[in-house]
Amino acid sequence: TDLLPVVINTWAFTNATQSAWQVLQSGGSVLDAVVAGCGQCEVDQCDGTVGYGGSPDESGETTLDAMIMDGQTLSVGAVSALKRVKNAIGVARAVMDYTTHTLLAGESATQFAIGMGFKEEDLHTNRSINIWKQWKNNHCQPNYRKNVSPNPRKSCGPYKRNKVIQNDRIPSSRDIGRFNHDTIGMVVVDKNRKVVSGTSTNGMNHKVPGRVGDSPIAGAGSYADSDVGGAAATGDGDVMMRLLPSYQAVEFMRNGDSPSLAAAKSIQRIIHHYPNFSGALIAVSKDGQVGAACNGIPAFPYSVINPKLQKVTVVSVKC
Ligand code: SD4
Repeated sequence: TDLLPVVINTWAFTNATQSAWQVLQSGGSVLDAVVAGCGQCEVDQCDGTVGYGGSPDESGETTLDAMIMDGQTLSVGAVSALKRVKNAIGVARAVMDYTTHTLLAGESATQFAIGMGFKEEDLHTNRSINIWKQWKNNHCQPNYRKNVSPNPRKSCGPYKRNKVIQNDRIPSSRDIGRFNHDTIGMVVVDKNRKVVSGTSTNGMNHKVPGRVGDSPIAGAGSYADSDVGGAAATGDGDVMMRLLPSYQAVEFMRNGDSPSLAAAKSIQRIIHHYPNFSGALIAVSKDGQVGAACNGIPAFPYSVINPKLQKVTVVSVKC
């Protein structure tokens, strides 16, 4: 059909879409396409929320989460809280290809990556250091701890979730109306209906060190099953990993729902328990139909390309 192959990913991360598409066009595999697509965002530091130099944790360090899932074999490779290695999706692929495991975490994931030949690098940048310093200087309470008495002097200032910034910094799209934590989630289906999904993120700003989000968790951050299709998520990962929305969307499609309906029903399931949830889901069926749903933001853009569209197209869904 003219709907396959298809590349779809969260947000207007069109470079990533294009990179994955390029791989398919030059005869690369679906797995290679997802690695190239998510890897592009790691290089581009998409929105500052993927790759190095973003979302420092409370201690100021940037750590990365990523996963890849092969819908043919249902094998998964993932890394969480990966330190000092930039190409998180590449390491996730190596976990899938060279171990019998699914998820490697933290310092040990870094050691695995180095052993596999990935370069050890500093993930700090001036930007990430500034984000962290500003947060520190505002005497912010740790964002993500319960039962901490509120700081009477100041709240968390510019980086508090869903608050418009108060100071004179020029707001970026991520300050207003979005989550302070975007992620690339991607699903690719080739013309043989092979489905692969992947994610890459640096998680949430000022997270408690060691915090892992939904992105490297199969069924939460993404899910792929070549019998059905795939899905990928972005948003509040601490909530999403409790409801496995990517798995849920694939299961809804398995039961006959369109990708749009499947995504909407999965988001509904989350809202039922967490009405203030912010996040979004993309879904694609094995025959190339696509859809998305979101909550907690005005609109959610995703990027998609297939032979019918011919070029990378950003589609925005209302939340
Ligand atoms: C997380 N879900 O770590 C990721 C971040 C993210 O849009 O998506 N954001 O919670």
